[in-house]
Amino acid sequence: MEALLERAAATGLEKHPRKQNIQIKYGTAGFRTIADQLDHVIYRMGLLAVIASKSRKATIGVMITASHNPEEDNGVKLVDCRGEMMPAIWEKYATQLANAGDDEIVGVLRNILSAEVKNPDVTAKVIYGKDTRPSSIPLAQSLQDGIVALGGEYHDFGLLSTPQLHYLVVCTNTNGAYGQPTEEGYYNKLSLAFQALSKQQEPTPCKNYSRKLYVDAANGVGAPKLRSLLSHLSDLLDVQVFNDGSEGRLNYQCGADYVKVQQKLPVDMKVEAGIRCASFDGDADRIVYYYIDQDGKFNLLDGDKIATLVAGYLQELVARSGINLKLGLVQTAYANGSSTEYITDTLKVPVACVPTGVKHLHHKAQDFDIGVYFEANGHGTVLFSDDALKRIADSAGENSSLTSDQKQGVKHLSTVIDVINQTVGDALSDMLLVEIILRTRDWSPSDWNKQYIDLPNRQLKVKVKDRNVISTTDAERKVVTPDGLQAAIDTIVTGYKKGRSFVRPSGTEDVVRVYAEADTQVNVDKLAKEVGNKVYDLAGGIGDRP
Ligand code: 16G
Ligand code: MG
Repeated sequence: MEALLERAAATGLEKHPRKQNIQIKYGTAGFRTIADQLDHVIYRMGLLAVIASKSRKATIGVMITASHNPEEDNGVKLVDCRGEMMPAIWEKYATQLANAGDDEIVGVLRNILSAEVKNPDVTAKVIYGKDTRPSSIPLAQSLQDGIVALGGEYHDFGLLSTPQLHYLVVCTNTNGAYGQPTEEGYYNKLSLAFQALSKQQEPTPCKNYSRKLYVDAANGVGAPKLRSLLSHLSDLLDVQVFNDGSEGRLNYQCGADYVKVQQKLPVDMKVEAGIRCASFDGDADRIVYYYIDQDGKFNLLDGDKIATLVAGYLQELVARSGINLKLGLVQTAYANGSSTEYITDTLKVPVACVPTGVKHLHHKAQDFDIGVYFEANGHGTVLFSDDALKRIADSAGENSSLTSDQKQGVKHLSTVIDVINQTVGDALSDMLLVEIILRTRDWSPSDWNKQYIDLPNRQLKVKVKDRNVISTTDAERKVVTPDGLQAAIDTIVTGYKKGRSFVRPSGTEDVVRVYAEADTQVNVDKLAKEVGNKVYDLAGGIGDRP
């Protein structure tokens, strides 16, 4: 191993040196910054992935993408052997390794090896994919150089959506039990389940649901991957792809993030009233829906609306199947207050609130037999516990003594599992899930939208000297420091009907985020501004006031 460590350091120095002394941190979404600064970082993540693989004695995944960031950015994220994000200690290792001097690499690697790896002779296996950014091509080569330098084996899957990579990691490490470990296997699994559900649920001709769907692919990897998926779906969906990368720039005035934050249509999408539309983000792990109503008004159907649609549907299937399964929904503080009220009071599904970031939601969802989790921004999926899967499979078995209606319920439930990419939120898989539910319910987008009415809400960013002066508790809903800020927010909020507001330091940008909701748009704009100014005053604001 020592010889390999020396070789890794020598290759790094020669081919992927750390050119500038810039500190970089592995955050909730991995490393993400201007692509020009990432060459040595990604080389070193190749090294780290080899060590992680030796530690787990399993295949590790690496994804090169910066998701919804501008095209000039890029990033890298490690996927642990069960398809999840790496635990916090590995985020620390990643940060140490990325920021080490070229001559310090051997020491850092040696420390990680001795802390994490029992048998360094285990063969390391790393699989990786990349998004459509031009910079992803040389960066994938740097990654490969890192894997090879430390003696690891690799498989380059080329262009992938982030959720496809997560899927491939899980399939590889379960010897195909989760699905075939190929891109084709991914399409087959999802599309066969979707087709089976469509057949099983053969509704009387739909009056309100239409097969017609417009998708804005953010000029990213979602476009070619969506087209591949559609080629497996015969004519069950009639999809028109916009922002497919043939002309526009990645994520520029399009994509899920733009549509959610701006609450308006993406550029270059001509939409007639009532047509169901969806936007992916740049690596296709997020999706939001929307439509223009008869009055020309833009209506957003975000992650909260998707979560409630999915939870309501699964809850019905569970009830119908007669299996005693505990279903729960996980949200963050960003979930619209109306959605939480609707889930609790109307759907009567228990709701948990956790801090922002996929790993927190994913983790909490594992507390339920069926855990639905979604961030308002459109990232989410459904997790079925091993026990739930077993009980559903047992009920679906030949010998069960169920009524024919229960049998139908069980059949739908066991099929819907395969439409869902349980490894991580997935725009393609979530799209199929939403479509099958809308079709079953025979709902137009406005039928879906009117299940509950969102409270008007507003998000602001405040620049401060050091955003870490803000610390929070209670799933980010309350501020602990600086002193007096929470009391001030409480006082401000009491002045607004249905008012709610919280602030938190961003995990991905050097800003403090302010969220507010209230009874009217005018009021919520005022509320957000008042809270933003309090942050500015009490947390060391710089530059323009909010
Ligand atoms: C990251 C998170 C996402 C979260 C966002 C919040 C992952 C894979 N992604 O993109 O879940 O919503 O950060 O960003 O965890 P913020 O901290 O800047 O508000
Ligand atoms: Mg993304």
